[in-house]
Order: sequence, then structure tokens, then C-alpha cells
Amino acid sequence: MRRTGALALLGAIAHGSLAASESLPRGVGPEFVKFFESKTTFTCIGNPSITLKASQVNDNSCDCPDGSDEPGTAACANIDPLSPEQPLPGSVTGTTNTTAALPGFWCANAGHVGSYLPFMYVNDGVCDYELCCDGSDENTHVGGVQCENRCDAIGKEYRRLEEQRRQNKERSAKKRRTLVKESRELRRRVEVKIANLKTEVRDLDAKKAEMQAKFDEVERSERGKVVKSEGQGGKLGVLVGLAKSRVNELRNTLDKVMDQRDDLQDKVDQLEDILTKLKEEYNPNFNDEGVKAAVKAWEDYAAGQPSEPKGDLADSDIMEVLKDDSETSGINWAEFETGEASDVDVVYNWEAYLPVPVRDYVHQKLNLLRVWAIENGILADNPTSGGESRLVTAAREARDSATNAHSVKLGQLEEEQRELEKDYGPDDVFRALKGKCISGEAGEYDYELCWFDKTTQKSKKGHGNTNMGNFVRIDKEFVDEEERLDGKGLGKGQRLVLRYENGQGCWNGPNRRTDVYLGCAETDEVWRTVEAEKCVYRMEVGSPAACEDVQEPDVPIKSEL
Ligand code: MAN
Repeated sequence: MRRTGALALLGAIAHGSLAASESLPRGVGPEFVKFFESKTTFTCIGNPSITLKASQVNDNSCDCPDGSDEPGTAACANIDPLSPEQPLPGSVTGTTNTTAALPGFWCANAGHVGSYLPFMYVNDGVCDYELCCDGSDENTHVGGVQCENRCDAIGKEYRRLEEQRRQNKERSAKKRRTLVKESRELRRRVEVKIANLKTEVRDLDAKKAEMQAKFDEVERSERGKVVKSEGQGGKLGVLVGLAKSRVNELRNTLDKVMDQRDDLQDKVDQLEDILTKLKEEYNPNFNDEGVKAAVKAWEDYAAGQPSEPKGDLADSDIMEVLKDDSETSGINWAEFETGEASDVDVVYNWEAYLPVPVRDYVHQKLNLLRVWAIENGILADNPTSGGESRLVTAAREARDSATNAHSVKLGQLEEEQRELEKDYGPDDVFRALKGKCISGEAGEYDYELCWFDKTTQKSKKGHGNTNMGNFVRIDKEFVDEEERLDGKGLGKGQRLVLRYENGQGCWNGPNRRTDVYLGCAETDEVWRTVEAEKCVYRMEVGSPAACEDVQEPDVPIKSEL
């Protein structure tokens, strides 16, 4: 048998189609039957001005310029230099640039699938079973060759493989449907997330506006405050002021009491000296009862005095108390003097004594008036030494944190929206594969494909990994490749191609990139990876996601096997 796989003239007509009738000349394909119906004459198909006798058809002599008078011989293949150009071996369509009217010798292949054979293989002494399983191409038995009809067996095997392919396709399509379902669910989840995020963003937006309004209000109201005392504020401030002056008062009094005590002590000392002298120097022989009573009383007084001064309050302690308050001694009043000014309003502000609704209204109007007065230089602004009051700081912080929370949520929302709008291929099917990875080896590397993420070249020798590109988009390309027996091939037709670009820079070259060609398969698998040119990689990958959807058949196909 001749190996004609690559030489096939694709004229295959579905099994069971019109077969050439008995009376037709040999080798006439079904679509040309009408040109050969006359029993007496034949008109060249491409040259209708030339009419031949019917006996000139298949007489092994090429009479028509387009070769149409020799459908069943090789006479017009290339034996006659005047013959028109013939279909070229390897031609896919069978026509190329030739002006030949017929695509080849028609093998009816009853029991299998009819097909055209290049004329040069007709009666060349070789049975071309791949295209001509009925053996009709060798009717002159050149060199004694006998080509038996093998269409039963070949047709049966063909149908078995066809059925297998159909079942594979069906299983793959089923898996694809599962992926589509998963993708739909993932999409739905993203949509729910987006809806929730939209609500959260709306709420946060309102909160942000509220906090901004509060901040504006507090800032204006704080600016509007009139300075009431030495920069102190709040109930605590008032109390501190009172306490401080009371403590100063007590300290001054203590100071005075201490002076008085010292004066009195001096006087006591002087009197004690006088009495001590009297006791020592009086003359007991004078019977002066008054002096004697005085000396006796002094002696009793002196005996009742303690040897050490009474009390545990040392003068040094009192001196410590009398020292002025400062950061390092006594009370550090400054610590208590920076309190909020807001509450002091309650003490000083007559608004506080109004009913709440009236107060709010008046407060608002008064604030406007205050701000106006400040802006017009009538009232003084009252920033604290730190620049702004704690109330304003707190309002600012609340506003900033609301703004921040809003922008974080908005970022999340935009991210999810981008995710939803991303192209995940027909029916969104690849959404279910996102983030999953598969790999396959080739030469000294393992090649990994992470769907919609990146491709990686991993050295088997343990050298580092190399990024071969990051996913950018899905394209479509027409491919024309021979079918593989194991089914792990792209075949012929439009195929999805995932582009991965901007990978690791190639030494003295561009950044690496990968084109991932997708073919239909039951499981995700990297079939092969090649470096098509330096640092440009081509991966061929099978996946159910790349299959066309075929509906599940209602009636199972009857097996002819
Ligand atoms: C590494 C691999 C190869 C690539 C060269 C380029 O060896 O990434 O695929 O061709 O670098 O220098």
C-alpha cells in the first residue's frame, strides 16, 4: 500500500452518497456524472467547444486540454506535455493552480467512504488502499498486481475510530458544559460580590459625606469660639482654674501662719529665759509668796514640757509645700489646663439652657454669626497652641478614616468589575480554569501553563525558573495540522490561542513570550512545547474548554461494529 496520507485529495463524500452507475465511465466522481451521461459524445468540461466521440473517453489518450476525457486512466496525469496541469501531490483541495477539470480518479469505496486518488497513482502497479480501499485504481493489473476490495474491513475500522472520536467529543463537550456551569457560578459570585461592594461603597460614601460635614461643622464652630479666659477650656479647665487659685490662697495663708508661729516661738523663748533666770536668782529667804508661787508654777510648766519639740511636721516639709508649683514640684497645673473647650460652653453658653430644637437652631445661626465676625476681624479666632482643638483633630481623623475606608472599598469594587469584564473566552468557559496550572516536559525543561496567569520554564537540573510570559489576551488562528492517532493534536480549523507576553528578558533578545494553542481534549494537558524561535515558545494544549459544544444526542447511534 502506498503511504498517501499527505497526498490525499480531499474529495471524500459521505458514506452512502451517490455511487457512479454501471454505465458511467470509470473514475467519474458523483459531482461530474452529468458530464458523462451521453452514450455517443463527450464534451470537454473546461473546453465546451471540443466534442469527442464517447469511445475517446478513458481510451488512455489525453484529448481534452483539461484532461476531463480521462477520468479513469493516468493518461492525463503527466504523460502528455500538452495535457493540462494536474493536481499536485500534497494539494489539499485537489485543484491548486491547475486547469484540470477533474480532481482525480474517483474510488467509490462502497462500504467505506468514497475519495479521489491522484491520477498518477492509477494503474501504477501499487494498491492505494488508504484512498482506494476497493482496489479499483488498478484495473489493468500492471506487473500482475491484483488489488482485492478491502473496504469492508477498512470501513469497519474507520467507523470504529469515528465512533470513538464521536464519544470522546461528546465526553469532552460534557466536561465543557460542566466548566461552563462552574464559570457561570463563579461569575454569579463575582456579581453578588459587586452588588454587595456597591452597597458598601454607597454607605461609605454617605458616611464620608457625613464625616466631612461634621468636620466642617466642628471646624467652623471651633473657629467661632470666643476666648473666655486664659486659653483654658471645659469644665475641667474651670475647675482647674478655681483649684489653682484656692491652692495659692492656702499656700499664702500657710506662709503667713508660719511667720506668726516663728514670732510667737521667739516670744515664748524670751519669756522662758526670764522665768529661768527668776528661778535661779530669786532669794528664797524673802518670804515673798507671789515670787514663790511664780517659781513653783514655772517649775511645774518646765517639768511638763517634752525634751524634743512636739509634732512630726518638719520645717523642711512645710518649706516644700510652700514652694511654687511647677512641672517638677507640687502640682503641674499645665497638664490640666489643656482640656477640651467644648464643655465650657455649657457653663458659659446661654444656648445650653434653651430647649434642644431651639438651641440647635440658635447654635447654628450663632456659629454663622461667629464665623462671620471672625472673618471680619470682630472676634478673635482661638486655635490652641497645637494649632487645632482635639475636637477638630478627632473630626478630621474620623473624616480621613471614612475617606480611606471608602477608597479601599471602591478599589475592591473596581477590581471585581474588571474581573467580571475580563475576556474568558466563549461562554466565559475559561473562568473556571483561572489560577489552575498544568505542565508537561520537553527536553531539559518542564513547561508549566497557569491559565490566565503565566507560563514558566523549569529546569530539570534545578536551575531557576524562567517566566515565559504573562497572560494578555485570547486570539484565534487558523491551523492546518495532520490529525494524530492519539487525538492529541490541533487538527485543522480556527483554534483559540492564548497570548502570554512580557516574560523574562532573553539574553541579547526580546522578552520571552508564549503562544498557547488550544485543542479539544477530554482533560487539560500540555501536549507539547517547542521554542519556535529564540525565546518565543509555542505550547499545544488540550482542554475540554477548547471544545465546540455538541449537544448530547437524543438517540444513541447504532453500532455497526
Ligand atoms: C535559556 C532558556 C532557553 C532560551 C535561552 C536564551 O537557556 O530559556 O529556552 O533559548 O535561555 O538565552
